[in-house]
Amino acid sequence: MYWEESKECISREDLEQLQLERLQSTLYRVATHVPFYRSKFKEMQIDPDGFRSLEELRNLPFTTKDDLRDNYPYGLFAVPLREIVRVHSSSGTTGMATVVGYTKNDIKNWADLVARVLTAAGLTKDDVIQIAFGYGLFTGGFGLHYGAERMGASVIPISSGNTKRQIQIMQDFKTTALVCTPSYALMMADTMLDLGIDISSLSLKFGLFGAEPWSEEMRAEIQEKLGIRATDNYGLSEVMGPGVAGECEECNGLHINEDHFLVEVVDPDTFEPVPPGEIGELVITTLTKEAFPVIRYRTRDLTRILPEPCPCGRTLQRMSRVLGRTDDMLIIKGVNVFPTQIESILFDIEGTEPHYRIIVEREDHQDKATVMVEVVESIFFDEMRKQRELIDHIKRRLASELGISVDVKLVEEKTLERFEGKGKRVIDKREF
Ligand code: DLL
Repeated sequence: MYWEESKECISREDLEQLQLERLQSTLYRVATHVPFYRSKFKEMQIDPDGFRSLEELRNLPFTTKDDLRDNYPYGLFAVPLREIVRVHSSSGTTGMATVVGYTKNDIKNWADLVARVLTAAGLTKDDVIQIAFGYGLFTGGFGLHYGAERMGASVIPISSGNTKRQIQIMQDFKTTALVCTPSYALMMADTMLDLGIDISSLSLKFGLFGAEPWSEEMRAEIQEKLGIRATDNYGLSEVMGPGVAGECEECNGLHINEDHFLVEVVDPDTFEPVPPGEIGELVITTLTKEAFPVIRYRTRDLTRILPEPCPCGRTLQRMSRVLGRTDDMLIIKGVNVFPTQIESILFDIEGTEPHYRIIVEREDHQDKATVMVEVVESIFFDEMRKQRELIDHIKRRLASELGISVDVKLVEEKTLERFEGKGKRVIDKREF
């Protein structure tokens, strides 16, 4: 089943024509309303009106997360604030968040694109969808919520956390589809096992998981433990949020909503396009966004285009699951975290030394992060109570500024390995 068959099964020729027209109007929009793009185009002598083919996309400048940060909070908006009906935000590299906005029309398109992803995964208006993504500045909760409502399904906006209650609601409200991060789905499955709940007593049939990397092995485990079909869906706030790409019932890669997003896969070092089917960094240009259009946004996500046609009949190209990142962003419990954010908090706390290690592991399918930090001698040999106070202080700061709980271990000065070249401060033991 399709949500918008005329677009999902469009011929390549018609798609490219549509993309070109939409790209031309996006270029006009940014050149007219966003000073950042206007001056970039001028600097690079790009005439946005002279754009005649999709190949010319390669001449356009990239947009990076730093550009978003430099224009914090509203500098890249292409409409005045009074046209904005929603604002979302995600973590930035130096602790400064990036802010994105949506017009009424953007919200409508967003809901339709998420409805596409849900329909492709096999869901219909008859489903009862439990949305266990956080509702708030993160795009996951609201994004999937509006899409599920648009489809006409019954939505349970439970948000994340409180696992036992999630399970109770899942049983009582006869949830048929679970929407959250894959790791949270596994945690729910394990809690059910601990509680002795018989999975066959649930009404659950589908799981739509995304917002963090996961593997085929993890998919198999979730499917088995919850007795469902689990599909992957991908998106990022800078471009929209969930709804950029999603798997169909074939579970063999994510169809990209190419009528709204023009994608390129480039070599992250040379920025040249990689040959079709090869791994590179995904670069996205929005084609219909009004409030926050982006040109050639470097996602930092590594993937590859799967060129073979999909048996589901959709002609929209597929990308593989996200295979990694080209930067050091970590996704811990679904939250984007940059090591530099942790570093700047530690630098700010008296008694800690600028030497630290971040260890991320998976315990019972849940991410667990520990920060080991060197402390000055006087503190290390101080009484336990003082050490405890410092640990609690660091933990509170990390929790309030990162939005996740992190364990903290104090270590003696000069115990952490030093690096002569590029430091390796993050030890990620998780397997994706
Ligand atoms: O995570 C949007 C989203 C919400 C997607 C719910 C799917 C479901 P951000 O918080 O801006 O937005 O984080 C975006 O998360 O660049 C990827 O690195 C990662 N990511 C998102 N979906 C996937 C996925 C949302 N399915 C960043 N697999 C992206 C792997 C993913 N990584």
